[in-house]
Amino acid sequence: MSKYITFILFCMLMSFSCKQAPQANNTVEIKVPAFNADSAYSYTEKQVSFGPRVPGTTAHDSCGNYLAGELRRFGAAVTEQKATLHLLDNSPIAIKNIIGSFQPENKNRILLCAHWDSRPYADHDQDSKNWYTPIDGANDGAGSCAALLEIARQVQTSQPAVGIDIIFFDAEDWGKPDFPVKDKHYGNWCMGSEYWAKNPHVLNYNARYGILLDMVSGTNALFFKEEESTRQASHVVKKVWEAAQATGYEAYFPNRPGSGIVDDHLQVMKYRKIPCIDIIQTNPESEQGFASYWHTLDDSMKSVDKKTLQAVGQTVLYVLYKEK
Ligand code: AHN
Ligand code: ZN
Repeated sequence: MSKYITFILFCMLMSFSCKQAPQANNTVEIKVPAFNADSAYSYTEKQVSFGPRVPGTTAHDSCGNYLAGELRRFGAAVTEQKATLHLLDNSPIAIKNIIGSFQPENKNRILLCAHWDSRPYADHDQDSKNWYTPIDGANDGAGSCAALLEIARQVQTSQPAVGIDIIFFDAEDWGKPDFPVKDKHYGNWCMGSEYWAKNPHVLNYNARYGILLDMVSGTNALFFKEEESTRQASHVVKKVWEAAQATGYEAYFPNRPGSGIVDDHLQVMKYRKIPCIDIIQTNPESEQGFASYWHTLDDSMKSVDKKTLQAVGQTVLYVLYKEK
């Protein structure tokens, strides 16, 4: 009799544990890692220390190698996509898009991107003597790549359920200068992303959606819902603005429409048909629509604020780790 009871108990225990185990597994939540803004700040400083990253310069070359090296160090499979593009005066520029892939075999992918080049002219500087001087681009370039490097470092430590591609686009900031020009020694905005979107590093590359970071490290930053992001990728806008609420950074992400910005996300949507949003710092109160230091020599380390990097970095990490 007691043997019989022991057997019944044994069966109950087995069925209990067998039912519980997979259930527990299915509901297990992957912890959202803590974004380290000190780390992101140091990656910003490092990029800026090379000097302005204008295609054709040694600073550009060295920084490109640095970014690719960091992605490799964090365990990504790295592709360096080189191309020669042309300015409107037909002069060639050598560009390099840098792609880091995590879990390349995973079909369930999210694309994160930013531009890594810096603008060849400070065309919005107060002082016209500076207009032909290339900018540090601490916020406009370096900070966004730094946030993505810190995300890469976190992804190496604990993998989310989705595969991630990080793309550093080159030659974003070659748009026509805002001062009268005689020659045509300038290009278009978003030349690197246009090239990648038309010639992806993987044949028929696809992702569920994309998030572009542009100018996400500046002082007094606000991120409004960029017009084209809302028009073409509203579900991603909703997801990201909800994540900002969940992480407590909603003050940086007002629930308010922003203007439409010509940026790399448009190329991703147009040529790859991947819904992609732009998290970009704008200022509806200012004349040019951007921060006072935008496209000036003041876009240097002194305009970088760790708190902004923290707000954006933590929000994006939350989005990635909540994905199934
Ligand atoms: C325009 O000014 C049309 N687009 C701005 C895109 C940009 C420049 N983002 C950073 N630098
Ligand atoms: Zn710019």
